[in-house]
Amino acid sequence: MADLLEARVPDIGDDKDVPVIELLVQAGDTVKKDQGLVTLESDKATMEVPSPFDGVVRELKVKVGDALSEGSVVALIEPAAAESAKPEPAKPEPAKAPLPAAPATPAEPAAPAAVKAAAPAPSVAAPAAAPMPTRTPPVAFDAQSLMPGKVPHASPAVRLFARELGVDLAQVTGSARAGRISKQDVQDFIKATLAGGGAARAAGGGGLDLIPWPKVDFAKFGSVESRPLTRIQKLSGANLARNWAMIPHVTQNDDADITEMEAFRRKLGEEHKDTKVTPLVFLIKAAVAALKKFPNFNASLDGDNLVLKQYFHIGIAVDTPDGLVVPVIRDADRKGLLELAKELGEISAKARDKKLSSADMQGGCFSISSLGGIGGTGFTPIINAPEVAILGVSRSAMKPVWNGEEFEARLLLPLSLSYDHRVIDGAAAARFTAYLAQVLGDLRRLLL
Ligand code: CAO
Repeated sequence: MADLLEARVPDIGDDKDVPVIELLVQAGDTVKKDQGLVTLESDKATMEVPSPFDGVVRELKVKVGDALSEGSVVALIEPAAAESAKPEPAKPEPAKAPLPAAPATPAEPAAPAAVKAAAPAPSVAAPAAAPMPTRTPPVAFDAQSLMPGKVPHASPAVRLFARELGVDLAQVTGSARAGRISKQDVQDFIKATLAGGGAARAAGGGGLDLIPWPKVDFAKFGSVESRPLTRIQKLSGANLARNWAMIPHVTQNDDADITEMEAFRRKLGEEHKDTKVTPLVFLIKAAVAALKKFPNFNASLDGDNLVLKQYFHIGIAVDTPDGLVVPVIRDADRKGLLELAKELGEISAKARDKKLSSADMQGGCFSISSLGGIGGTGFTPIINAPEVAILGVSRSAMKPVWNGEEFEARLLLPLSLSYDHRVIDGAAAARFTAYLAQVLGDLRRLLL
């Protein structure tokens, strides 16, 4: 067998720890130079890591969900005969199309290096027996491409597949994560089309047949200033529009009596002056308890299946000057109130400093959007697909509550639970919200 060569992630700009969302090949596959091996997706781009040469994939070194950076090894490839027969270059061949951010150092991490016994990846400065293929830039789509009506969200391999079959991807709705179009979606679209014209649109979930967006010359009516949307606004806008249009939302409202919880929160605050314990931390704990009791809320739709999750990762909507982001607190069931308070402070700061990575925003089971620090008495939060419910929280207020004999001043916290009616019935949503209120009203229930 010829020497195996490493295919590595080339220069992908500033992105680090970018998750693998799709494996495009498997061990044993014959690949051509530039053929995609895996797809990476950051919050601003989707890109394929290309094979740097013709050959046979002998081992994939990554799996879906792994976070990769420039230079990470993706696969071991046995080069095709012609490749391995190539004479060893006298000196390293410079990258054909260097990417702007690529440092011109001799030890180029993006270049695949030979794997030899007792010989770690050699640098270009000391080439091994294996050839040094030129690196190939990843195929990237910029953030603009995620806007609906522009470029549909699909990997280059799926685009090629659709092109070959003459399918307009704009007509196909993606069923994969974040609305991504898979090869299966294209096949389903074709099947539906063959089954009868109009069915295709229905199968795709599209076909809203909306009239065009009004085009108005605002300047005709007074002076105006036009400001571009931020990248986050464009991305979250596209997601919010899709989620609002595709998920049948219903919002269940309730109040939680948090009089005792608030007294305990204040006590905790006095005892731990270095940690800011806000009501949100209690809401995270109460949400986990409710998700455990009502597992259908800790789930995602996957075609005709409901995927029930056995982990409890809670997304928190954070308002930043550039727009809304939803970082995820992992394993919230295993963390105490103070640990959650600390982590909440850290992720909000990271969000506002624009330091969140894509990985920080993935894997959520259920989200909480708290506007309680600002005000309001209720609102309709939009579900963060593929989650099936989201809890909106408004500002607590002292209100008179009838205790059977008299009105008592109690601190009430308004809860607004939006849920996906395809998965959750109204009665279940009412029970979930009432249980949340019960737990917040008596925190001892968290121990049950
Ligand atoms: N009722 C009354 N007071 C509340 C409250 C509530 N429900 N929730 C928070 N507060 C208080 C806090 O206790 C804090 O008071 P002190 O300063 O006196 O301690 C104050 O309001 C500010 O809280 P906070 O907002 O800094 O902290 P938080 O933990 O409640 O929220 C975070 C953190 C990151 C979620 C929040 O800052 C944020 O960004 N919220 C906006 C989310 C959003 O935009 N959602 C809409 C999404 S759809 O567009």
